[in-house]
Amino acid sequence: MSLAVQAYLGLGSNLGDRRANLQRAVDLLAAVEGVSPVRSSRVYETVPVGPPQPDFLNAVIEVEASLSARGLLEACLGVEAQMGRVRAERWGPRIVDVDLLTWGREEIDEPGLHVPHPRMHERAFVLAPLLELDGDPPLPGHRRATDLTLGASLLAGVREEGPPLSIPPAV
Ligand code: GSY
Repeated sequence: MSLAVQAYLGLGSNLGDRRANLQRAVDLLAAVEGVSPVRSSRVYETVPVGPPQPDFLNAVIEVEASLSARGLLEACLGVEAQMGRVRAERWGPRIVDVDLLTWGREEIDEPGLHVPHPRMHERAFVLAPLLELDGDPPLPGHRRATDLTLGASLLAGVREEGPPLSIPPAV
């Protein structure tokens, strides 16, 4: 028997049909053994953090994972690869980004695997959708959401775009 861990994944896209890309990522994740999407936030349109590039659509989904944190990270990277993501430019436009934000309340700092995601508390495009799902999410350094201050200009770059992504029925 393996116990499921609650995890949050951040999804982003700023190329092509952005909403369809986010939905495909959810559908592909649902097809991974050991990963069950549970809920999605609404979808937000967000000003890019980093160099000038098209605006992103972002959402956060909650999943139940009967995989290790490393296994879930690999599932996220696998979905990106299946969707043709080529990790060319670190901050460049992308068809999809699937980020492992949290894995339970575990803190892991290993090569290539850092949860809670070390910059998630600074990013309005992560926090706005995440706080819809969880008012007290795990954050790096034991921060609490109630103690965060996000500048007005940062928050101005995030606006609701549409309803939550569809969660495929569990098989
Ligand atoms: O880290 C995810 C990719 N990304 C994003 C993003 O998803 N949304 C916004 N608004 N800016 C971003 N810059 C990068 S890189």
